[in-house]
Amino acid sequence: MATDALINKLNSLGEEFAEALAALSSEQDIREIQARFLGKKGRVSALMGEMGKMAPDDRRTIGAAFNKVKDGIAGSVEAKLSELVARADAADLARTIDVSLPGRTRSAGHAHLLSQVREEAVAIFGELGFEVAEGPQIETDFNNFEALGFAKDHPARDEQDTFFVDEGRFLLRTHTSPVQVRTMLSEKPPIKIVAPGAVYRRDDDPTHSPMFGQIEGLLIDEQVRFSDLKGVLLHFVKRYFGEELDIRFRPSFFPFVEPGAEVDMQCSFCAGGDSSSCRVCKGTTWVEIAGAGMVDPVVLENCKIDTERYTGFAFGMGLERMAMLRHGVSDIKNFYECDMRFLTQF
Ligand code: FA5
Repeated sequence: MATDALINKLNSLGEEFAEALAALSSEQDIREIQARFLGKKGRVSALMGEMGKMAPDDRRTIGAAFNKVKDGIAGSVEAKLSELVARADAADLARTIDVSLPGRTRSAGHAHLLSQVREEAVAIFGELGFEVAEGPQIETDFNNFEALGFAKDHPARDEQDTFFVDEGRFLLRTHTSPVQVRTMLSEKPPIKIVAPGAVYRRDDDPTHSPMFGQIEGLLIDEQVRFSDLKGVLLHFVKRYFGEELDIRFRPSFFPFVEPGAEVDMQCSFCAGGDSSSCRVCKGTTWVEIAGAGMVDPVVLENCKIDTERYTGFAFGMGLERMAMLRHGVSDIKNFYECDMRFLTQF
């Protein structure tokens, strides 16, 4: 090819490139066409092969022409890319939304207050070596009543108080105490468990719900005494409700413990102050937190445990009651209504 013809060809490639470039608007397309012209196997590079065939005197002129076209292409690519960036920036600035507004965050959820209470109670008893045991919510009469010494005509067995299932063959457990029976029937002493879970009764008022949570405690070993029960419950109250609070035991009757007691703690809302108008303890300065006692030897025998060798204590606490006492909640329904204004406070 003659020198002039080669230079013309080069120039027209340059023009062709400029025309094609003008029509493009994405960086990817621009880089692609750049490679098609300037790449190793590109159209401009292909013409370079012709240069070797030229007379040495002409090569300098042609080389300069090559460089001019190459520089022209590279320069117009850079200019075009800067123009694209500038156009994108201008479009961003022209948007009517306020890009400086903070984003919408999704607030992280957390466990329900009653789950927190259950987990914290399990953790505190865990510090004392109690392990978690579980039982079903649908129970047999034997585990819920019979083995625990409830007489056949005990009022708790009345249809007015208990939800029976399957024509009376089963019932919704009325307390977590059947887990005591299940554990004593399946394990040998020493036994040291807590059993949290849902229980059911025909109750319904601001402090009583038809479904609620309890946590049961059971310790069976050699030489277990009432003072051990006192120590465990006092430790729990101090850890969960407050170091300064004391507890007291009032004699009470549960068919499966002897002696049996209701356990009260000092009211955490008016402790050390004026209790006369306290709506939590109603001016008494004490609030009931649990039923408890020494496991009746009859129950141990029902569960095939040697009463000559072993004694034990048990207790049962209401989880809602604990949450209400700690946070001053006056209506138990708040726990179940899923009102975020209430739930997010804890
Ligand atoms: C019992 O249920 C016994 N099983 C506790 C026990 C265990 C005694 C081991 C001795 C040895 P009681 O019926 O008092 O006892 O219930 C225990 C706690 O459950 C109560 O103190 C109260 O906090 C809670 N509770 C009872 N009924 C309801 C209800 N309907 N709604 C919410 N909490 C309740």
